[in-house]
Amino acid sequence: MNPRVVLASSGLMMLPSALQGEPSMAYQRTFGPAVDPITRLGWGLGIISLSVIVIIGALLLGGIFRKRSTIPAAELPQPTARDDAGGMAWIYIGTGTTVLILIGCVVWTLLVTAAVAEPAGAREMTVEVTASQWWWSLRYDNQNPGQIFNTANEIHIPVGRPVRFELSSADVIHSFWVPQLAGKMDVIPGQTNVAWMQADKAGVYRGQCAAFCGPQHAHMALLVVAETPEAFAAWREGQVTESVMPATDEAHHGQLIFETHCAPCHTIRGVTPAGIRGPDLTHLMTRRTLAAGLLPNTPENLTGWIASPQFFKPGAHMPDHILSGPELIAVAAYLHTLN
Ligand code: HEC
Ligand SMILES: [Cu+2]
Repeated sequence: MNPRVVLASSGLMMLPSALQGEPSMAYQRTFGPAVDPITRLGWGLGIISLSVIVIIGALLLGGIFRKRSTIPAAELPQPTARDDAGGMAWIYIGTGTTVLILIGCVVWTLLVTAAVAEPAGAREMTVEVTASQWWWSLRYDNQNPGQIFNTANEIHIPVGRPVRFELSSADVIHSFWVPQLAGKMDVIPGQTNVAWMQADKAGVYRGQCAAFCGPQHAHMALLVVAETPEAFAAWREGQVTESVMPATDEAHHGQLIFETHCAPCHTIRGVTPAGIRGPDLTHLMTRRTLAAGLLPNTPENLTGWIASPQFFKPGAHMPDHILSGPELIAVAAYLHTLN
Protein backbone atom coordinates (compact mmCIF):
# COMPACT_ATOMS: atom_id res chain seq x y z
CA MET A 1 0.00 0.00 0.00
CA ASN A 2 1.10 3.56 -0.58
CA PRO A 3 2.81 4.63 2.67
CA ARG A 4 0.97 7.94 2.66
CA VAL A 5 -2.31 6.04 2.85
CA VAL A 6 -1.03 3.95 5.77
CA LEU A 7 0.09 7.09 7.56
CA ALA A 8 -3.11 9.01 6.96
CA SER A 9 -5.28 6.13 8.10
CA SER A 10 -3.27 5.52 11.28
CA GLY A 11 -3.70 9.04 12.58
CA LEU A 12 -0.04 9.87 12.05
CA MET A 13 -0.81 13.16 10.44
CA MET A 14 -1.80 14.63 13.80
CA LEU A 15 1.72 15.01 15.10
CA PRO A 16 1.60 18.30 16.99
CA SER A 17 -1.18 17.19 19.35
CA ALA A 18 0.63 13.90 19.90
CA LEU A 19 3.66 15.90 21.00
CA GLN A 20 1.68 18.12 23.34
CA GLY A 21 0.13 15.20 25.16
CA GLU A 22 3.46 13.64 26.07
CA PRO A 23 4.38 14.60 29.65
CA SER A 24 8.04 13.74 29.25
CA MET A 25 8.24 16.33 26.49
CA ALA A 26 7.53 19.22 28.86
CA TYR A 27 10.79 21.05 28.36
CA GLN A 28 12.06 22.99 31.34
CA ARG A 29 13.55 26.44 31.46
CA THR A 30 16.32 25.97 33.97
CA PHE A 31 19.97 26.26 33.31
CA GLY A 32 23.41 24.92 34.05
CA PRO A 33 26.31 26.99 35.43
CA ALA A 34 27.75 27.86 31.99
CA VAL A 35 24.56 29.43 30.77
CA ASP A 36 24.09 32.46 33.06
CA PRO A 37 27.32 34.26 32.01
CA ILE A 38 26.61 33.50 28.35
CA THR A 39 23.03 34.73 28.62
CA ARG A 40 24.13 37.94 30.38
CA LEU A 41 26.79 38.52 27.73
CA GLY A 42 24.30 37.91 24.92
CA TRP A 43 21.77 40.36 26.36
CA GLY A 44 24.50 42.86 27.27
CA LEU A 45 26.01 42.94 23.79
CA GLY A 46 22.51 43.08 22.29
CA ILE A 47 21.51 46.06 24.43
CA ILE A 48 24.80 47.91 23.76
CA SER A 49 24.45 47.38 20.00
CA LEU A 50 20.84 48.48 20.06
CA SER A 51 21.68 51.63 22.07
CA VAL A 52 24.41 52.53 19.58
CA ILE A 53 21.96 52.14 16.69
CA VAL A 54 19.30 54.22 18.47
CA ILE A 55 21.74 57.04 19.38
CA ILE A 56 23.32 57.19 15.93
CA GLY A 57 19.89 56.97 14.28
CA ALA A 58 18.64 59.86 16.44
CA LEU A 59 21.68 62.01 15.62
CA LEU A 60 21.27 61.25 11.92
CA LEU A 61 17.56 62.11 11.95
CA GLY A 62 18.37 65.26 13.95
CA GLY A 63 20.87 66.27 11.26
CA ILE A 64 18.46 65.57 8.42
CA PHE A 65 15.49 67.43 9.86
CA ARG A 66 17.33 70.33 11.57
CA LYS A 67 15.99 73.65 10.44
CA ARG A 68 18.45 75.11 7.97
CA SER A 69 19.53 78.71 7.86
CA THR A 70 18.00 80.69 4.99
CA ILE A 71 21.00 83.09 4.81
CA PRO A 72 23.12 82.38 1.68
CA ALA A 73 26.42 80.60 2.50
CA ALA A 74 28.55 83.53 1.28
CA GLU A 75 26.96 85.92 3.80
CA LEU A 76 27.50 83.61 6.81
CA PRO A 77 30.23 84.64 9.28
CA GLN A 78 33.46 82.68 8.63
CA PRO A 79 34.17 79.98 11.31
CA THR A 80 36.89 80.99 13.72
CA ALA A 81 39.77 78.77 14.91
CA ARG A 82 37.82 78.23 18.16
CA ASP A 83 34.82 76.84 16.26
CA ASP A 84 37.13 74.41 14.44
CA ALA A 85 38.65 73.17 17.71
CA GLY A 86 35.14 72.58 19.14
CA GLY A 87 34.25 70.47 16.07
CA MET A 88 37.44 68.42 16.41
CA ALA A 89 36.74 67.81 20.10
CA TRP A 90 33.45 66.11 19.15
CA ILE A 91 35.29 63.89 16.69
CA TYR A 92 37.75 62.81 19.42
CA ILE A 93 34.93 62.19 21.88
CA GLY A 94 32.98 60.13 19.32
CA THR A 95 35.95 58.01 18.24
CA GLY A 96 37.19 57.57 21.81
CA THR A 97 33.78 56.43 23.10
CA THR A 98 33.44 53.95 20.23
CA VAL A 99 36.88 52.48 20.85
CA LEU A 100 36.25 52.21 24.59
CA ILE A 101 32.88 50.49 24.09
CA LEU A 102 34.36 48.03 21.57
CA ILE A 103 37.35 47.22 23.82
CA GLY A 104 34.92 46.74 26.71
CA CYS A 105 32.87 44.29 24.64
CA VAL A 106 35.98 42.34 23.60
CA VAL A 107 37.29 42.09 27.18
CA TRP A 108 33.87 41.04 28.52
CA THR A 109 33.53 38.39 25.78
CA LEU A 110 37.02 37.02 26.48
CA LEU A 111 36.35 36.88 30.23
CA VAL A 112 33.07 34.99 29.74
CA THR A 113 34.64 32.62 27.20
CA ALA A 114 37.46 31.86 29.63
CA ALA A 115 35.05 31.44 32.56
CA VAL A 116 32.87 28.87 30.78
CA ALA A 117 35.70 27.02 29.01
CA GLU A 118 36.23 24.59 31.89
CA PRO A 119 33.83 23.26 34.52
CA ALA A 120 34.38 24.13 38.18
CA GLY A 121 34.52 20.52 39.36
CA ALA A 122 36.05 17.35 37.96
CA ARG A 123 34.27 15.98 34.92
CA GLU A 124 32.06 13.03 35.67
CA MET A 125 32.45 11.16 32.40
CA THR A 126 33.08 11.51 28.68
CA VAL A 127 30.54 11.06 25.93
CA GLU A 128 31.81 10.83 22.35
CA VAL A 129 29.36 12.49 19.99
CA THR A 130 29.56 11.82 16.26
CA ALA A 131 27.32 14.02 14.15
CA SER A 132 26.03 12.64 10.84
CA GLN A 133 23.48 13.91 8.37
CA TRP A 134 21.03 14.12 10.25
CA TRP A 135 21.37 12.42 13.60
CA TRP A 136 23.73 12.09 16.57
CA SER A 137 25.66 8.94 17.43
CA LEU A 138 26.67 8.69 21.11
CA ARG A 139 29.31 6.58 22.80
CA TYR A 140 29.61 6.53 26.58
CA ASP A 141 33.24 6.03 27.50
CA ASN A 142 34.35 4.10 30.53
CA GLN A 143 37.62 2.86 31.99
CA ASN A 144 36.04 -0.56 32.11
CA PRO A 145 35.58 -1.65 28.45
CA GLY A 146 32.58 -3.77 29.44
CA GLN A 147 30.75 -0.59 30.45
CA ILE A 148 31.17 1.23 27.13
CA PHE A 149 28.02 1.43 25.04
CA ASN A 150 26.57 3.28 22.04
CA THR A 151 23.21 4.95 21.68
CA ALA A 152 21.78 7.83 19.64
CA ASN A 153 20.00 11.17 19.78
CA GLU A 154 19.16 11.09 23.50
CA ILE A 155 21.91 11.97 25.97
CA HIS A 156 21.37 11.10 29.61
CA ILE A 157 23.45 12.91 32.22
CA PRO A 158 23.40 12.95 36.03
CA VAL A 159 22.20 16.24 37.55
CA GLY A 160 24.80 18.57 39.04
CA ARG A 161 27.84 16.86 37.49
CA PRO A 162 29.87 18.27 34.62
CA VAL A 163 30.02 15.95 31.60
CA ARG A 164 32.69 16.15 28.93
CA PHE A 165 31.80 15.81 25.25
CA GLU A 166 34.21 14.88 22.47
CA LEU A 167 32.66 16.03 19.24
CA SER A 168 33.48 14.76 15.77
CA SER A 169 31.67 14.63 12.45
CA ALA A 170 31.22 11.76 10.00
CA ASP A 171 30.46 14.02 7.06
CA VAL A 172 29.99 17.81 7.00
CA ILE A 173 30.27 20.60 9.58
CA HIS A 174 27.58 20.46 12.25
CA SER A 175 27.23 22.38 15.50
CA PHE A 176 26.34 20.94 18.90
CA TRP A 177 24.02 23.23 20.81
CA VAL A 178 21.83 22.72 23.87
CA PRO A 179 20.97 26.36 24.53
CA GLN A 180 19.64 25.87 28.06
CA LEU A 181 22.81 24.11 29.22
CA ALA A 182 25.87 25.37 27.33
CA GLY A 183 27.20 27.43 24.45
CA LYS A 184 27.55 26.18 20.88
CA MET A 185 30.47 24.10 19.70
CA ASP A 186 31.23 23.40 16.04
CA VAL A 187 31.52 19.74 15.02
CA ILE A 188 34.10 19.53 12.26
CA PRO A 189 35.19 16.56 10.12
CA GLY A 190 38.75 15.43 10.89
CA GLN A 191 38.91 17.23 14.22
CA THR A 192 37.79 16.49 17.77
CA ASN A 193 36.36 19.48 19.61
CA VAL A 194 35.74 19.29 23.32
CA ALA A 195 32.76 20.78 25.14
CA TRP A 196 31.19 20.26 28.53
CA MET A 197 27.75 20.55 30.01
CA GLN A 198 26.11 20.49 33.39
CA ALA A 199 22.42 20.57 34.31
CA ASP A 200 21.53 21.86 37.76
CA LYS A 201 17.95 20.65 37.63
CA ALA A 202 16.47 17.40 36.40
CA GLY A 203 14.58 17.76 33.15
CA VAL A 204 14.53 17.25 29.41
CA TYR A 205 16.49 19.85 27.49
CA ARG A 206 16.25 20.16 23.73
CA GLY A 207 19.38 20.53 21.62
CA GLN A 208 19.71 21.31 17.95
CA CYS A 209 22.34 21.21 15.24
CA ALA A 210 23.23 24.87 14.80
CA ALA A 211 25.24 24.87 11.57
CA PHE A 212 23.38 24.35 8.30
CA CYS A 213 24.30 20.82 7.21
CA GLY A 214 21.89 19.97 4.40
CA PRO A 215 18.16 19.71 3.68
CA GLN A 216 17.21 17.98 6.97
CA HIS A 217 19.31 20.26 9.17
CA ALA A 218 16.22 21.58 10.94
CA HIS A 219 15.32 17.99 11.86
CA MET A 220 18.62 17.23 13.55
CA ALA A 221 17.65 17.71 17.16
CA LEU A 222 18.72 15.86 20.28
CA LEU A 223 17.46 15.56 23.81
CA VAL A 224 19.46 15.87 27.01
CA VAL A 225 17.77 14.06 29.86
CA ALA A 226 19.22 15.21 33.16
CA GLU A 227 18.27 12.89 36.00
CA THR A 228 19.25 12.00 39.56
CA PRO A 229 22.51 10.05 39.83
CA GLU A 230 20.48 6.97 40.84
CA ALA A 231 18.18 7.20 37.82
CA PHE A 232 21.18 7.82 35.60
CA ALA A 233 22.99 4.76 36.97
CA ALA A 234 19.89 2.65 36.35
CA TRP A 235 19.62 3.97 32.79
CA ARG A 236 23.28 3.27 32.15
CA GLU A 237 22.97 -0.27 33.48
CA GLY A 238 20.09 -0.89 31.09
CA GLN A 239 21.97 0.54 28.11
CA VAL A 240 25.06 -1.61 28.66
CA THR A 241 23.15 -4.88 28.31
CA GLU A 242 22.83 -6.76 25.06
CA SER A 243 19.54 -7.40 23.36
CA VAL A 244 17.59 -10.49 24.45
CA MET A 245 15.87 -13.04 22.23
CA PRO A 246 12.26 -11.93 21.56
CA ALA A 247 9.58 -14.07 23.20
CA THR A 248 6.86 -14.15 20.55
CA ASP A 249 7.00 -15.85 17.13
CA GLU A 250 5.97 -12.67 15.38
CA ALA A 251 8.78 -10.67 16.96
CA HIS A 252 11.21 -13.43 16.17
CA HIS A 253 10.07 -13.39 12.53
CA GLY A 254 10.60 -9.60 12.66
CA GLN A 255 14.13 -10.11 13.91
CA LEU A 256 14.95 -12.30 10.90
CA ILE A 257 13.58 -9.65 8.53
CA PHE A 258 15.58 -7.04 10.41
CA GLU A 259 18.75 -9.08 9.98
CA THR A 260 18.20 -9.17 6.21
CA HIS A 261 17.07 -5.61 5.52
CA CYS A 262 18.30 -3.43 8.32
CA ALA A 263 21.49 -4.99 9.74
CA PRO A 264 23.82 -3.37 7.19
CA CYS A 265 23.11 0.00 8.79
CA HIS A 266 21.85 -0.65 12.32
CA THR A 267 23.55 -2.30 15.26
CA ILE A 268 21.51 -4.25 17.78
CA ARG A 269 24.11 -5.53 20.22
CA GLY A 270 23.90 -9.29 20.50
CA VAL A 271 22.07 -9.61 17.17
CA THR A 272 23.48 -7.44 14.37
CA PRO A 273 26.73 -5.94 15.64
CA ALA A 274 28.15 -4.31 12.50
CA GLY A 275 25.82 -1.56 11.29
CA ILE A 276 27.11 1.93 11.89
CA ARG A 277 25.45 3.96 9.14
CA GLY A 278 22.33 4.47 11.21
CA PRO A 279 21.57 4.83 14.94
CA ASP A 280 22.28 1.98 17.37
CA LEU A 281 18.86 0.44 18.05
CA THR A 282 19.78 -1.92 20.93
CA HIS A 283 17.57 0.00 23.38
CA LEU A 284 15.40 1.91 20.93
CA MET A 285 12.28 1.76 23.10
CA THR A 286 13.96 3.66 25.94
CA ARG A 287 14.21 6.73 23.69
CA ARG A 288 11.56 9.44 23.64
CA THR A 289 11.85 10.36 19.97
CA LEU A 290 12.63 8.86 16.57
CA ALA A 291 14.82 10.28 13.81
CA ALA A 292 16.68 12.90 15.87
CA GLY A 293 13.78 14.52 17.66
CA LEU A 294 11.49 14.53 14.63
CA LEU A 295 8.75 12.16 15.89
CA PRO A 296 7.61 11.10 19.35
CA ASN A 297 8.50 7.43 19.76
CA THR A 298 4.97 5.99 19.57
CA PRO A 299 4.00 2.63 18.00
CA GLU A 300 2.25 4.42 15.09
CA ASN A 301 5.22 6.64 14.34
CA LEU A 302 7.66 3.75 14.57
CA THR A 303 5.68 1.67 12.05
CA GLY A 304 5.24 4.71 9.83
CA TRP A 305 8.94 5.51 9.96
CA ILE A 306 9.97 1.97 8.96
CA ALA A 307 7.38 2.02 6.15
CA SER A 308 8.64 5.29 4.73
CA PRO A 309 11.42 7.31 6.33
CA GLN A 310 11.52 9.41 3.14
CA PHE A 311 7.97 10.56 3.78
CA PHE A 312 8.93 12.01 7.15
CA LYS A 313 12.49 13.09 6.45
CA PRO A 314 13.06 13.43 2.69
CA GLY A 315 16.72 12.88 1.89
CA ALA A 316 17.50 11.05 5.15
CA HIS A 317 20.07 8.29 4.65
CA MET A 318 17.61 5.50 5.38
CA PRO A 319 15.88 4.19 2.24
CA ASP A 320 12.19 3.32 2.01
CA HIS A 321 11.87 -0.46 2.23
CA ILE A 322 9.42 -2.50 0.25
CA LEU A 323 8.13 -4.65 3.11
CA SER A 324 4.76 -6.36 2.88
CA GLY A 325 2.15 -5.40 5.49
CA PRO A 326 2.77 -8.51 7.66
CA GLU A 327 6.56 -8.02 7.38
CA LEU A 328 6.23 -4.42 8.47
CA ILE A 329 4.11 -5.41 11.45
CA ALA A 330 6.58 -8.16 12.39
CA VAL A 331 9.57 -5.78 12.27
CA ALA A 332 7.67 -3.24 14.35
CA ALA A 333 6.77 -5.96 16.85
CA TYR A 334 10.43 -6.90 17.06
CA LEU A 335 11.60 -3.31 17.56
CA HIS A 336 9.07 -3.02 20.39
CA THR A 337 11.00 -5.65 22.32
CA LEU A 338 14.15 -3.47 22.33
CA ASN A 339 13.86 -2.10 25.85
C1 HEC B 1 21.16 2.40 4.31
C2 HEC B 1 21.17 2.38 5.74
C3 HEC B 1 19.89 2.03 6.49
C4 HEC B 1 19.10 0.94 6.35
C5 HEC B 1 19.24 -0.24 5.38
C6 HEC B 1 18.08 1.05 7.38
N1 HEC B 1 18.25 2.21 8.09
FE1 HEC B 1 17.16 2.81 9.67
N2 HEC B 1 18.22 4.54 9.76
C7 HEC B 1 19.29 4.86 8.95
C8 HEC B 1 19.71 6.20 9.23
C9 HEC B 1 20.84 6.96 8.57
C10 HEC B 1 18.85 6.69 10.24
C11 HEC B 1 18.86 8.08 10.85
C12 HEC B 1 17.95 8.94 10.03
C13 HEC B 1 17.86 10.35 10.52
O1 HEC B 1 17.41 10.56 11.66
O2 HEC B 1 18.22 11.26 9.76
C14 HEC B 1 17.94 5.60 10.56
C15 HEC B 1 16.98 5.66 11.57
C16 HEC B 1 16.21 4.59 11.95
C17 HEC B 1 15.34 4.58 13.11
C18 HEC B 1 15.18 5.72 14.10
C19 HEC B 1 16.20 5.55 15.19
C20 HEC B 1 16.29 6.70 16.15
O3 HEC B 1 16.74 6.49 17.28
O4 HEC B 1 15.96 7.82 15.79
C21 HEC B 1 14.75 3.37 13.15
C22 HEC B 1 13.77 2.87 14.21
C23 HEC B 1 15.21 2.62 12.02
N3 HEC B 1 16.11 3.40 11.31
C24 HEC B 1 14.81 1.34 11.72
C25 HEC B 1 15.20 0.68 10.55
C26 HEC B 1 14.65 -0.59 10.14
C27 HEC B 1 13.58 -1.35 10.87
C28 HEC B 1 15.27 -0.91 8.97
C29 HEC B 1 15.04 -2.13 8.10
C30 HEC B 1 13.69 -2.31 7.59
C31 HEC B 1 16.23 0.13 8.67
N4 HEC B 1 16.15 1.07 9.64
C32 HEC B 1 17.08 0.12 7.58
C33 HEC B 1 19.88 4.04 8.02
C34 HEC B 1 19.35 2.84 7.58
CU1 LIG C 1 22.87 21.01 10.94
